[in-house]
Amino acid sequence: MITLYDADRCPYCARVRIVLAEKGLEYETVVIDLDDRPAWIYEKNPLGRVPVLEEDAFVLPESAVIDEYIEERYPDPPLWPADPGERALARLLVFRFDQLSRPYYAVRRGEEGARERLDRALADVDALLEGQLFLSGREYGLADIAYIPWILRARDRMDIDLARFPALVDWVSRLVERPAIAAELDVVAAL
Ligand SMILES: N[C@@H](CCC(=O)N[C@@H](CS)C(=O)NCC(=O)O)C(=O)O
Repeated sequence: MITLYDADRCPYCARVRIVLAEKGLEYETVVIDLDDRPAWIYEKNPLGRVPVLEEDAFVLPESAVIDEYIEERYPDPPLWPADPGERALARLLVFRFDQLSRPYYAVRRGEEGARERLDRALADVDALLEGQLFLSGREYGLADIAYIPWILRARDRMDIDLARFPALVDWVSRLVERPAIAAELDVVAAL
């Protein structure tokens, strides 16, 4: 049995929810109140953060690591590109995700100039998508899943106008056709 320690508002948890849905895996959810976290969550993750995945006695924190674990343990359908170069570039995007998350959370904290910094990060993603359908290249996969939760929240919760980034808008349209991503739209709408 797989258990996900989860919080709706957490985009890192969304990464894991999407991968579990793409793989068609059944799992149990334990909702963690991020404003009043239970002390026992530190036994699952010394940092006290969600998501945490538990499979029988195996306990794993960190969304990017969890997604890779699920991918390796349940390889079908594959969510990394088959081509090693595309796969490496997809991993690089996940590795450098803080280029988007740093300005995103700066906007959330209301820091001066943060919206401009977030715009520049979104413009970089837009430029990448001008030349390819998905962040990984030709195929949808873990890199797209690593970014989309923040893009949806920026658009729907932070009043960021994505229309200035047409390739990014097209990419979002492609992604929301997938039931696993459409389910996240509902989560974000209910926040
Ligand atoms: N690097 C972690 C970040 C997870 C994270 O920051 N989760 C937030 C909720 S979105 C959390 O648990 N925050 C509580 C805290 O930082 O104490 C991951 O990728 O899983």
